[in-house]
Amino acid sequence: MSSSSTALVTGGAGFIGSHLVRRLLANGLKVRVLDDLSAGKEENLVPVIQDVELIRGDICDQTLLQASLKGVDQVFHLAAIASVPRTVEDPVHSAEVNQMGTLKVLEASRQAGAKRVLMASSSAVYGDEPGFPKAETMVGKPLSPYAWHKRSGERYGQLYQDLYGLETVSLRFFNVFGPRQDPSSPYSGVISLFMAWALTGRPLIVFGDGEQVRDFIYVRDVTRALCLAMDTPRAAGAILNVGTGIKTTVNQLAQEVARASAKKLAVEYSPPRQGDILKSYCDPSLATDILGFTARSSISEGLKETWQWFAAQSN
Ligand code: NAD
Ligand code: UD2
Repeated sequence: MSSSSTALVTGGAGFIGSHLVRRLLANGLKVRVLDDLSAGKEENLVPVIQDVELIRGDICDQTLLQASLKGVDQVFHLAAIASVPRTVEDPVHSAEVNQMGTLKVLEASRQAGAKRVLMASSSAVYGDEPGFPKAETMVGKPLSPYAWHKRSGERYGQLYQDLYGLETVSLRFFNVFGPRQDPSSPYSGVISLFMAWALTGRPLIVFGDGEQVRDFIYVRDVTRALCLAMDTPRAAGAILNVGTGIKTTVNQLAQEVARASAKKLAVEYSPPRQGDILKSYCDPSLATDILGFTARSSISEGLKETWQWFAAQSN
């Protein structure tokens, strides 16, 4: 990516987006953010906000999208209703944002002559399809509107490349964690919830027997994968897993959080969460082959930095 390039980050005021914005700025790019601040916050961009052109608005607003895309070379499309339960509660509105909004971002990118669109997909597309680790060759069994929105976004991305020559790459993020992940909803990521409870000394609530497996990836690795995907010519058209390939159970996670916070934390078991996927971890080899990407941060390193951030917020 040339340092004179301009990048648009949709959802740039959110958790992952705010980390990506910092990385792009550090790489010398000009950065524009389009975010309606429905889940993201301006304060996520402090202290780099003066260096960013922040456009507050909806990706579904075509006129605003066109303006946001003027002179943009690279588009990172992260804006979404990112909560599975919210897409279950409101399948129509969430499809407007996640499906129609994604299509509008692709179309406006094509019309603006952008070079490449990077799309945030999700491990959710695999659903409960049997077989481990999850590899891109599997068909996938989307179990929620959210999963279907992400799967259709991937296919639209490939169609835009095949039909119109707009390069697209979809990255299937596994369970991302790190500073600025919002713990305010009961459906927030388990690590942000455990951090918030550890701060106040509340017991960590573990659903079921805690032997569910996840592939937790630190946000800095995710933004590195996004930048590699932008810079790698042969990634055009690809759909790639972005995970570590390492299995961690929720019980192990609870122990790791206790270690990172240096606190003795009680664990309370509660009934299994309805529809919880018991095992999710990826085969990361395609991203290694195509992008030269492997995750670098161990879960304990990532948790240490995440804890430092959460602890600093409470001071
Ligand atoms: P987030 O909610 O923090 O970020 C999403 C951002 O999009 C927010 O800032 C929100 O305000 C913005 N947004 C929502 N609707 C919008 C709209 N209509 N117009 C403009 N902006 C809008 O979530 P995140 O965890 O940073 O996720 C970023 C992307 O990565 C999402 O597409 C999400 O589906 C995907 N993803 C995240 C994870 C994870 O573990 N966090 C895993 C897989 C995929
Ligand atoms: C993640 C994504 C979701 C979707 C899905 C695809 C997040 C926040 N969510 O859901 O968007 O992509 O993957 O399959 O990244 N747990 C507890 N106690 C709690 C909260 C959670 O034990 O208080 C368990 C939960 O039962 C699950 C694990 O922790 O087994 C991870 O839960 P999560 O909500 O962080 O993420 P997940 O994988 O269900």
